[in-house]
Amino acid sequence: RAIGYMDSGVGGLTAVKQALYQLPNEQVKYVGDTLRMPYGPRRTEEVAMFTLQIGRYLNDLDDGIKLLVIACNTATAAALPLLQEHLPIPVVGVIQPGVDAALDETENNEVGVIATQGTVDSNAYYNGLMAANPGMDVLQVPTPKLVTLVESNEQSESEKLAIVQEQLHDLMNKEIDTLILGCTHFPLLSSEIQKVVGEDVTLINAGAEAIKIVEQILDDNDARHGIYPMANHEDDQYFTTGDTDTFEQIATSWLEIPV
Ligand code: DGN
Repeated sequence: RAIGYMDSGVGGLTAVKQALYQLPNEQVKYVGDTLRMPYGPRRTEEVAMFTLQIGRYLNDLDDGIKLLVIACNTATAAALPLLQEHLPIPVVGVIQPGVDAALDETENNEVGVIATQGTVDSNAYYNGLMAANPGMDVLQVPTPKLVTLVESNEQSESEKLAIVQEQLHDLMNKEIDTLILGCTHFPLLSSEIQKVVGEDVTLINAGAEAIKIVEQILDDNDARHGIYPMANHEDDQYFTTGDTDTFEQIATSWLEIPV
């Protein structure tokens, strides 16, 4: 069976990209809920309901999935325990892997988090970091415009940079040495984000970090596909509730395989 991924749009493809590299023999089934995007400003209960609905959809599709990655921070914050309770398969979120990676990376214990309003309001990153190290300085900044920027796929490079600069304004002239990209859409803008915050700041890609946990769970459950037969990624399935052409364009260019 395949590994399932869900996001409010194309953001979860940042986790898929890492999985194609790290777990190349695992088939992919993906749902991007672009029609109901953005999740960030929605009520927690609503995001939780959408997430459960998509998790059930993937679990009930054909022969189902063997594991679900909630490849969306907003949905992870709203619904991880709910899905773990209601689905018969392991469910992995992206927040704890992002927290763990940031804890490993920071040297000065000053960490920034950029995310949707929903994720910032949940304080999931803040609480996770503080639980491990109460002396930490955590600066959370909501940067919702970056989600629509990624999904629109239209802006020129200079327009992108201007929007990133504006959204990251509150992080400027701070001492952070590590910045958690606490929304799975943001690694698609990592070169612009890196330009704005400077080369000295390490960016954490929470979606990609989650694949370490996926690998561990597959190994623990002896559920990993062997090398032969090789997975044929043309059999992977990608679904979107929104415009298929835009999804296909972004996915093909980001994953560098036909989608
Ligand atoms: N990609 C999502 C996340 O990681 O939070 C959400 C983007 C959105 O729907 N606003």
